[in-house]
Amino acid sequence: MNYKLVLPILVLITTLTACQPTKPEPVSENSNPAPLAQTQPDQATQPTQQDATMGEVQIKAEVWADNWFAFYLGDQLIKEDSVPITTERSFNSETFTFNASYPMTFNFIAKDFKENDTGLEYIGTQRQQMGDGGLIAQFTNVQTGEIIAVTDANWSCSVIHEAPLDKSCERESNPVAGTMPCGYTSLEEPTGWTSADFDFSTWSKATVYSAQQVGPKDGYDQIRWNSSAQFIWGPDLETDNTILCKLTVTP
Ligand SMILES: [Ca+2]
Ligand SMILES: [Ca+2]
Repeated sequence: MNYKLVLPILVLITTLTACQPTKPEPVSENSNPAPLAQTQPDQATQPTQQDATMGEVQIKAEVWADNWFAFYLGDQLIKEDSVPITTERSFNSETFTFNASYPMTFNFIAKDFKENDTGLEYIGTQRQQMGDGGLIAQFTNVQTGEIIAVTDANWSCSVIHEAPLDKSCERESNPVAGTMPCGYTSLEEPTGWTSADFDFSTWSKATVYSAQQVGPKDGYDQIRWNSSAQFIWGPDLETDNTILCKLTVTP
């Protein structure tokens, strides 16, 4: 046939074929490094998240006190009873959450209501009495539901307000604080007592009481108490009016 036509066609086909592999397909594959870029941030954020949560536990605290409490994690005030101690009948439970790392230092200051330093309440009425205290609390790991700590004899406590020093004060027609039988002992909170490094080795173990002895009132039944949680107070439920209690919590 016409060889003058066949040759240019062959050249053209050869040229086209040669051009084919130079198509930018490999380039488009290379421009796909998105998966790599995604894994890098993941690897970078994982250690950061672990650092932030390392040893940190979210804790739910449930507390019932007759009549008032404040709870400190170390030196940090976490919760103060929402009903002030100046309220004569302040019976309520409190539920709150906080984060903490082991070892944890739990501190309570708890107060029984008293009208004045006689330690009495309803003074001058038929109901004039010493009144009694009582504190129960449980601490739960929010994530696992595990009990971390409860009030029991493992706590160490110190009584800083005691009155009356003679219980017959309760029957005085005109009880005067500081005049026997209505003597009292009132101490300042020791400096730094909430700190983890405070030496409380001289404090007494908490005294444990039954629910029958304390007679818990409003708010107590709203909480599902673990059977290990016990009422604690000083050695005398009636005349110990302000107590400090500490517990070091380890995993
Ligand atoms: Ca009371
Ligand atoms: Ca009392």
